[in-house]
Formats: sequence, structure tokens, C-alpha cells
Amino acid sequence: MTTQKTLTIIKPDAVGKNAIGEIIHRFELSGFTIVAMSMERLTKERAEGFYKVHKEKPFFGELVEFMTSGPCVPMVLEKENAIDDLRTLIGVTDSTKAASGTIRQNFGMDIQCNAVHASDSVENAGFEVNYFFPDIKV
Ligand code: FUP
Repeated sequence: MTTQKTLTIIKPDAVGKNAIGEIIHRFELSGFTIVAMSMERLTKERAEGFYKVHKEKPFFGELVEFMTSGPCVPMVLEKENAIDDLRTLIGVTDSTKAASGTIRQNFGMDIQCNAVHASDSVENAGFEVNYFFPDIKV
């Protein structure tokens, strides 16, 4: 299989817990190579644009509020089967239901404060990588 790129974001809750380093270490220990990384505090417009697929959902307003509540760390990770493997490493959306040892179980709190984002498909990875890193060829 060829390598894939995927987008992850270390979210404001995890940044606020000083967990950036530990989470990056997990990525690297699991075989992901960091291709790009930045730190930014999302504006409302930028968070809304990133999560536009959810704009009709009841949780959209709160999600945008949370994602703009402090700085976050978007990163592009690369490895074979990166998209599915990163989803497995982070666990399901709700941190209280995430499997033992996953990043969301270890660093998240609930369904909103869940420590990290990870792209869920090839199509979304393409959009999301270029949303933060327009110069990267996906
Ligand atoms: P995921 O792909 O696991 O990040 O989850 P979704 O795409 O379903 O949801 C995107 C984000 O919306 C989640 F990371 C957290 C937030 N969310 C809520 O705040 N409440 C919900 O009921 C569902 C999702």
C-alpha cells in the first residue's frame, strides 16, 4: 500500500492540559511521520469553515465555540494506511466510550472535549490537509 496523508488537530482542551508533547510522542511511536505542523487560534469563521459538514447539526455552535476557545495544533501525518490507523489510535468520538489506551480515552473528557481530530476518509483528508496547509500535495 502507498503512503497516505491525514490531518490531525490537537484540540484546545489537550493544548490547555500541556499534552501536546505526549500526544505527538504517541503519533511518532505509532509510526506516523510529521509532515507539517502549526499552532493557531482559530477564528469563528475558520472553525466554521473546517466543520462546515456539521453546520446543520445541533452541536455546531458549541463545537465552534470550543474549537475557538484556545490555540490548537493542526498537523499533517503520513504513513501507510494513515487515515484508518490514526482513527484507531485516537478512538471513537466520545472520549468516555473510547477504547482503553486510545488518545481520546487518555486525554479527552467527553464527546466535545475529545483532545484530537483525525480525518475520516480520503476525500475529507484532502480537504482538511489543504485547509490548513494549502501547499501540501495530498
Ligand atoms: P469525529 O470524526 O470522531 O471527530 O466525530 P464527528 O465528525 O462525528 O464530529 C466532529 C466533532 O463534533 C467531534 F470531534 C466532537 C463534536 N461533536 C459534539 O460536540 N457533539 C456530538 O454530539 C457529536 C460531535
